[in-house]
Amino acid sequence: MADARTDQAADVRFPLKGRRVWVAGHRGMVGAALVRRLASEACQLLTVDRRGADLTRQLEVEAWCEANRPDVVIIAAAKVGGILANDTYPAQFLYDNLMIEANVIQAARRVGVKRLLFLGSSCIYPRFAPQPIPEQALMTGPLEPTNEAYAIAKIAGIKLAQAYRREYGLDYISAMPTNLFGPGDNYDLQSSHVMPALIRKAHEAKRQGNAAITIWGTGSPKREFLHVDDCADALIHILKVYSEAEHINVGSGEDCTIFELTRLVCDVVGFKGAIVTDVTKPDGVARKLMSGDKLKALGWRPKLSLRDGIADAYAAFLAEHGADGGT
Ligand code: GFB
Repeated sequence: MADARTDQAADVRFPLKGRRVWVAGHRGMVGAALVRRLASEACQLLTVDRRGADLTRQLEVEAWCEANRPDVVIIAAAKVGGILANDTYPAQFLYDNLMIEANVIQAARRVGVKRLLFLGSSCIYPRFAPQPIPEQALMTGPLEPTNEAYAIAKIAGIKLAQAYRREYGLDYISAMPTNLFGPGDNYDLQSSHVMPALIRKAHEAKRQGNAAITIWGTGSPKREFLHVDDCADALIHILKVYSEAEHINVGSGEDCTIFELTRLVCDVVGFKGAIVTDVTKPDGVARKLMSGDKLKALGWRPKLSLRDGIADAYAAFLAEHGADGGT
């Protein structure tokens, strides 16, 4: 979606016009949203799929960068998943994410990329961080155990960007999005995040006439959600105006309990049955609402309300999977 407003709201210090912009991870939910958003910028978009360059393989990434010479790089490539996937596959989450970020950042430096945006996640913050969480809370306490491996990899990415900035004088920055959802999400109930899981569960229960849906944990943890198109818009805004060593939070500024979220999703989907909790599944961190003060000061605000965002995600789910939900 085009956003003339962002260009007017703040001075564009880093115009994208005419630049060769590589979105690493363009097939993922965030990467695909960035590709949609960049269509309204006069830049040249570069993408590569896994056959063209496996980002966990250093030589393949270096060869691709040498052949394609990007000016700007956005690292949206990552191994991601919900609470159970994170908790079950810590080696994969740590190794894959470390390799991807190290390979892309080093290859970018080798071919002279001066501007790079690394994407992390709100799980980088300590489990008992003050709420809303300011950027300065990084590394002030122990991490949430269910996603420690992923968080450590993402913290390493922030530190890499800062180190390359300091040692090589490169304008590498990092942004930390909150829990995202929207078109292109993963709806596999074992590995997905909560939002796509709830959309699928409510849809299937409605279709099958079930009396209830089951959610994981107690339903009391609070989470902040942002539609991926709003996230992509914020990231392009950041890329145009932000240049500091410290990472920047990207969120909606509001959170709700998982129970409240479930009610809202059921309402949007049209499922009127009961909500049952499965407390054998983990809750994860009790709350992780990020402070959005820094992003607000750059003149950016989200456009979609949570309800409108869920309605858009549900429409995308139906379009991607059919009314039978692919089941
Ligand atoms: O979205 P989610 O998997 O990840 O879970 P996290 C959020 C909350 O929703 C947890 C609850 O309290 C879950 O127990 N929940 C309820 C469910 N029902 C379900 C369900 O059917 N599926 C899922 N997945 N959750 C991840 C991290 O944490 O968030 C990652 O593990 C990353 O590292 C990502 O930061 C954004 O918010 O707990």
